This record gives sequence, C-alpha cells and structure tokens, in this order.
Amino acid sequence: MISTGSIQRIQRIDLRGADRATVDYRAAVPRADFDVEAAVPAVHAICEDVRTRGLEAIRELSERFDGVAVDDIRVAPEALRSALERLDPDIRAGLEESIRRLRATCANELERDAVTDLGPGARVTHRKVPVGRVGLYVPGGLAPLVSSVLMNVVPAQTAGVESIALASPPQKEFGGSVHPTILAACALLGVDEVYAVGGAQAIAMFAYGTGPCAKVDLVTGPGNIYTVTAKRILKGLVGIDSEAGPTEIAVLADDSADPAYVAADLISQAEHDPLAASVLVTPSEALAAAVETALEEQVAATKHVERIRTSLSGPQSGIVLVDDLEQGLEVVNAYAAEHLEIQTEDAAGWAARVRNAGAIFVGPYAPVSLGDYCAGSNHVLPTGGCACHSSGLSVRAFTKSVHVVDYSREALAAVAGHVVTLAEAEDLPGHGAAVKVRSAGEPAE
Ligand code: HSO
Ligand code: ZN
Repeated sequence: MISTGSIQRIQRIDLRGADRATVDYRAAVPRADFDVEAAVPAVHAICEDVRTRGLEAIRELSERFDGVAVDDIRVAPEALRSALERLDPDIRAGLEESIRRLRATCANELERDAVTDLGPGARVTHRKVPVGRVGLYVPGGLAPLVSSVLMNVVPAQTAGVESIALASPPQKEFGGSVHPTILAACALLGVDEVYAVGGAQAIAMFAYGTGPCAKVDLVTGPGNIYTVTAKRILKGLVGIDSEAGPTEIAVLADDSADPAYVAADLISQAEHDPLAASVLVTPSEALAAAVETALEEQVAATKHVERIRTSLSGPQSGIVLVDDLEQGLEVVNAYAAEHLEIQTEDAAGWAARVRNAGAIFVGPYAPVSLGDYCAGSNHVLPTGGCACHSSGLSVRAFTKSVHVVDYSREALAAVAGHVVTLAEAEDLPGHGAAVKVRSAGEPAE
C-alpha cells in the first residue's frame, strides 16, 4: 500500500482500491515515533528525584537539561513588570487582539448550572465549579511559544480559577530566567506566579508541590516527550488535560484547493518539530502533484529549512491518495489529527461529518496558523490520535461539575419505596434502612 518517495521528499501512500471493509486506516497513515511508554523509566526517575529531593533536584535537573544554574526558580515580580514595559508594541498589539478573541469565545463557552426539578421539593443541580489551583506549562524548546501562555491562561481565568502558576524552561541566554516575551504575556494577563523550570521536572514540581510552588490540582499545556510522559505518570495525583505531543496537520482537499495554500499549511506545522506530521488526504492526483511541486518551491524559501525537510520527509508525513472524499473522510476520522483542514467544495458540509479532530479549519481562509494565534479558538489540542476521546483546552477543561441533591421530607417519601426495593435487589439492606429511618413514625399513607 505504501509506495515511492525518496528520503528527501514527502512520501505517497496510495489507498485507492483498498478494501474499505477491512483496511486499517489508522495503521495505513503512520505517526511520529513518539513513544511515551519507552520514556517512562527515565521520566519516572526524574519525578522520583523531585519528589524526594525537592528544590535541590530541580536545580540539578535544570543544569543538566537546560544547561543553566537557577538559584531562585520563581521569577521576581519586577522581572515580569519590566518584561512588559520592554515588550515590542506590535507584539503587544498582536497578543492583545489574540486575548480579546479568546476571551470572547471563552465567555461564550461558560456553562450554567443545570437545575432539574424532579417533583415537588426534589431538585438536582449540576453545579459547575472552577478547579482551585492550576499549573500551566509553556514550552521553550525550539521556539518560545508565547501564544501558548494565552491559550492556557485565558480559559483558566474565564473559568474562574483562583490560583494560577505557570512554568517554562529557564533560558541560558536570559540568565536562567523565562523568555522575556513569555514573561511579558504573563504580566499582560495578570499572572504573577511564574517558575523558570522546564520539562518533566516542572510537571513533577506542580504535582508534588516543590519548594516555593504549592501543589496544584490540574496541570495543562503542550510539551515534549518528557512533559507528556510526566503527565501520564503523575495523572491521578494531579488532573491533566489531553496529551499534547508533536504537532500534526491533516488536510482533506480536492481539485478545488489551491496547492500553494495546502503546501504552505503543511509547512507551517512541519516548522515546529522534526517529529511534526503533515498529511494531505486527497482523491486528486493533479492536486497531489501540484502540492509536491509547491512544497519543493516553498520549503527552499523557509527559515527553518532543515527541520521542515526532516518533518516532511519523515515516516509520519505523507500524501494519502484516496478514491473519493468519502474514503478521505474515513481516513481523517481514523487518523484523528490534532488539526484538520478541509479544503474542498462544500467544505462546511464535509467538516460537519468529521467526528475526530482536535480542531477543524473550514475552507481556504482558515489556515491552522490563524488558529495558532488569533482565531479565538484554542491551540492546545490532543495529538497522537487522542482526538478520538479527548478535547483541546477550553473553559470546560478548567471546570469540574458536582451534583447537588436537595430533597424535602415529602420528596424523599415519594421515592423511598423504590430506593428500598433497589437496595434489597442489590442485597444492601443498610442502604434501604437509611431511607426508612427517615420515615419512621410518619403516619402511613
Ligand atoms: N501549532 C501549535 C501551536 C503553536 N503554533 C504555537 C505556533 N505557536 C500546536 O497546536
Ligand atoms: Zn503552530
């Protein structure tokens, strides 16, 4: 099924004529080698080190992995203030526009309490409660992802989270502090608890409560193999959002798509990481060929050409040829990409039929990079196929719900017989007794 493609070119995967009843589309479209299980032993050792030796371990791990000694892991308030003062005005304007759009969508996502009256005096309320304290992770890595600060903080603030801490790797060139643009974004949003700690040790710090950082209830944010693995290991001790690993883009396109747009969008996500995945799914041989040509031209003109070439020519990227858009839809639903673009005739119609994707971008004027910065949607999204069961960050990710049960004496009496019967059916008579004791001495009806 997998056909040609030299090491330097994007591979082609030909699914035309495949037996749709038996083909395993998930296996046919390969993913990056992002083996969380394989990283567990090393990351477990880091987490244990932080748990048992605390701040001392964090300092040593920062020296080892970030190449910088950090005395005070908490960023001083003055550093946050001065980063904002020195922020380039154009970057500030971009951040403010992004915040404005995110706040608008987040405000609209806020869920009300659901109050249900089940009879006179019988009320159940599904109450929405913000998580108390969250730890937000913002990667440093190959690029300081300042936009990820907004994507984490705005939904948390809109949900009403009272205590927000943020961690990002210490940067050698900034004296072991967090990247100044990230600090400026924190200051812009009023987040003043910021730690210069990266990788698995940051997730462990949040989960255990280490040094000056009190334990959090929930950790969110994207990251590399180490942070994702730490989240998997520490899940339970803390809540986590989805596992967001190397970025992925899938494009479902037909002859109506502009090959220059498709190529540019595939490149935009390949730019993140040599492990990033860029996948085009199309029934059009002509589009596939035109996108290959456009890729050749556009990649040569990019700044991070090596990284992009590695990602596009890697086993996790490819052009998937299908018989028709129906089959293409099956492929993209099975693949469950972090980002899915639909560049077809009637793009909205096809988009409505997608079940699995972290976020869907409809038509020629909704590129993924719009969503990365300024669409008003969130860019912290499930990767690695997790979009079939998980969602991206939103206000809901920072909100819990609790059922509040409020019954009067009469309302309890009205349903007491059923409770007693069901308790007896489960051979748990003590359950029934807890209801009967409340009607003892009441006149029989
Ligand atoms: N595409 C990344 C997010 C990002 N892009 C941040 C640019 N900056 C994962 O959704
Ligand atoms: Zn991006």
